[in-house]
Amino acid sequence: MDTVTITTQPFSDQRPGTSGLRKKVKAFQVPHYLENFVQAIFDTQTDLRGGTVALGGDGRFYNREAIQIILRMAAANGVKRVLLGQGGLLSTPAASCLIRNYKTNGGIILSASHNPGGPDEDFGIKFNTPNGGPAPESVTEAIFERTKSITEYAIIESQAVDLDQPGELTLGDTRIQIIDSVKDYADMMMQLFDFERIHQLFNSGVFSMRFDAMHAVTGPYAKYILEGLLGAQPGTVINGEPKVDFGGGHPDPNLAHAHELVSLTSGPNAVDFGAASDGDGDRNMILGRNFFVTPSDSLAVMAANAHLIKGYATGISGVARSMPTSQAADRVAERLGLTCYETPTGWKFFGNLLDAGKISLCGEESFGTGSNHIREKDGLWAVLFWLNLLAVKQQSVEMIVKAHWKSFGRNYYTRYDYEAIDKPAAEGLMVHLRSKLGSLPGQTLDNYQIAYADDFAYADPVDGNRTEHQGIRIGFEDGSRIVFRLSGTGTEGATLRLYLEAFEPDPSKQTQSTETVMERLVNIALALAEIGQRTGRTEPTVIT
Ligand code: VG1
Ligand code: CO
Repeated sequence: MDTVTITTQPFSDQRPGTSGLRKKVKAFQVPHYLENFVQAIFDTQTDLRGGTVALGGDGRFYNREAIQIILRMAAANGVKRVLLGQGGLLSTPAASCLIRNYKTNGGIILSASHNPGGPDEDFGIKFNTPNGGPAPESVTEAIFERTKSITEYAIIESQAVDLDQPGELTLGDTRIQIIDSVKDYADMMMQLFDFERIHQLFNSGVFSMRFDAMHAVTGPYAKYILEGLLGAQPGTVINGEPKVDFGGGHPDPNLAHAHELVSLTSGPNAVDFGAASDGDGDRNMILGRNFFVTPSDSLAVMAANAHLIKGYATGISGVARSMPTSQAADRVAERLGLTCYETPTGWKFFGNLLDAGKISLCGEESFGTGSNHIREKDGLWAVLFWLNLLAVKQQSVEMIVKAHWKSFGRNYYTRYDYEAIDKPAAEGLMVHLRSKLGSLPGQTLDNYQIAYADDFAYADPVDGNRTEHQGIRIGFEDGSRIVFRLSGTGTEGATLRLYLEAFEPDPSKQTQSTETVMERLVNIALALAEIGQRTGRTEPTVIT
């Protein structure tokens, strides 16, 4: 097999965002676009030469084509061994698990996560480091720098590889091991959770569940673990066949996009427990019977109850949450005498804290929770954590969360997304907010007194790296907060995210509707940022 060197020219837009490089499929199909980025990975991550790489994706449109290209480039770039998920499928958490289990020199994950898939939709690629986590900014910046000066890439000429047959084959001098996408991950889950007890719960005759895989990658994982190992009724997993276009929907587990699941957990015949995950399996939504658990609360409940779960029975070392995530976890950490770290948005900032043993659990408001078992957020892990908790406590989801609020107070929470707005308008809005920061503290808006206002910056406590301009925080004396930031995962125009949080310590006021509680804060935010005037939008695209 011949290695050929192809002459290319740089593309100027290959800087990875919050979670890798995400673009429209059409952009990735432009000749050399994917190849340039992959070559930049091989050029900068030099341990891959002669080393091992894990490879797989969420199965979306263009996954298989991209894998064929990457395999041929891996062979041309001297990679010794590729661990490939069968059919080219690996959920993001399963990829992280493989990188760690087999001590590979990193992994390449193909996903645009919760973004829609299909020929006119999104695709993505990211590199994970040998700890199993998304590359930190120092690495993504080095890859980006390389893409700006690239002049050639190496690829071998060969027939397409059969991705579906488990076993081993060679491509040039590279060994390709096609492995079961589910097994290592399932084994790890068995170590962390009390499968016996969850099995009993499913067999008790008084418990029912639905898991919505949203036609995305988690289907095979959830079927094997929930219906196979744990004895849940067949049919517990819905939309369990991965599809290249996710059945035409947004594989985004929230109240807006997972409506089928929401209706199964509502009304008189509702199931007791509902859960969903996203395109690449790292997000989760948790629902009780007629009850929604905000992701911020989910993290806090997990932290407060971790000692009841097998894998965390000896206690947790600390907690972290991304900046826009509600401060519910902070209250738990305080009670437990632990540190709660506040990091910029994106899982890459948790890696150092996990590696250093400073935290055991972490999470984001965007339906992401995880722990030190891997270095990515993990959708099915969160679902199993909740199942284990339900089995131990023998209480409903609603009872557990309400008891938590009573003990710690309730952090009402909501997020408004304004998607695909004009980029200059979005940037102008942020500049405008920044210009006001100095004058805001001390002001009172509709009886809310501003305690602080800043542009969030983070100094990594492990390596000292500083990350700036991570979003505008406006905090009020009563613990409420308004946060504004621009998304780093969108592929069209700009997406403005507005995050709102209100704290309520009084148990008699903890069952109001979030909408009512937030009304005044929403109006303050709209006026402060001039959202209507600047974006032309009177309503957000999605409220979660
Ligand atoms: C969004 C979320 C962020 C999450 C990221 C990747 O980023 O807000 O919390 O880590 O997606 O999630 P942004 O920059 O668009 O706000 V996933 O499930 O794409 O891997
Ligand atoms: Co995801």
